[in-house]
Amino acid sequence: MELFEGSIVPAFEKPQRAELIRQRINEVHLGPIVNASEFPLRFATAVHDLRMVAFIENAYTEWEQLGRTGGAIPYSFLARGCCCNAVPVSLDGRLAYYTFDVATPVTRTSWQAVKGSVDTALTAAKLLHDGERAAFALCRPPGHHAGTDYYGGYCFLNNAAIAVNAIVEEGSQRVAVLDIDYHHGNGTQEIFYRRDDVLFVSIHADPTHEFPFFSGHADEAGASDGEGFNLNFPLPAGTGWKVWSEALGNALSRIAAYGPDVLVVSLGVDTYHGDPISHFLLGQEDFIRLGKRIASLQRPTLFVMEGGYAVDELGINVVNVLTGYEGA
Ligand code: SP5
Ligand code: ZN
Repeated sequence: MELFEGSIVPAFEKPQRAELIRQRINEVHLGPIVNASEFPLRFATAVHDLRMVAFIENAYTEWEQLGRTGGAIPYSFLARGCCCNAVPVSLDGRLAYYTFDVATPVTRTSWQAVKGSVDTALTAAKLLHDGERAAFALCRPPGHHAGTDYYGGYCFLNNAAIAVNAIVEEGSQRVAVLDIDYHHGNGTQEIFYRRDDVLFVSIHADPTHEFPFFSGHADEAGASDGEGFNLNFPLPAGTGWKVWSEALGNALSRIAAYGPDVLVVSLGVDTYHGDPISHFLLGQEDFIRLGKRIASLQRPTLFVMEGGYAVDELGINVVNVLTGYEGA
């Protein structure tokens, strides 16, 4: 369940999403499906605060011990200008500290899914490392809203960022992230904001009007060593393929100029015109074009699943990107 426009509604980010994508992959015989291997948690704690990771792992147990039902969810939030940066002791205090929205409850099965989602991204990264030209990590829950020490937007740990960091640790000098989810990848941006070995490029809804509201503006260009290695393309509600693909052209030019060893695509298809919570107007065929355009970079490519909530067309839209890429 999720709080949406003042009412409690069924969650948009639901288990069925992954099943439908998997079904469509089978239908079109996209390629072999590989189960995720388990990786040590140090890959996650290399980009996230260890205490937050432990918190997510244990929050539901603590919640239950307080006799509560539903999911562990905050009723209060950390506000700017506060005078104390200490992590509170109580569970409600820690929820207020680490969570930035009310749509990302920790439930009984969350940790298993969160850890599995991270392992999925790392397994796909390993396939690239072992020589595959491209791999798709069917991650669920998504990850790009999760930052160093905060989570929200249906995301707990940042699957794409964890994979990127692992790829750099394996010896890549330069990794580019292309985030094409409808929402700005605030967590990924923050994690790599001061680094020049990871270029972050994102095309998304203008944060002056859309979640996550506090990052994704065009003037956010990176800081210190990372200055010039962060590039945002905020676009207005109602953007269709023509304007969106112009931004994509500019994004791809910047990535080509960077010359990454590996490209990681944070793949959200909530840019679809039928998406129930988003306001871009891409069509099913546009996702094929998009996949082709990404392939034109000719870099080893890791696709990591993020958002997309029009479940009836979700499998088609995601797999269209991948077949567009494969067919190019
Ligand atoms: C991974 C991902 O796509 N996360 C998205 C989280 C979005 N949560 C905010 C949803 C609010 C939708 N507001 C819709 C306004 C309709 N006019
Ligand atoms: Zn999204």
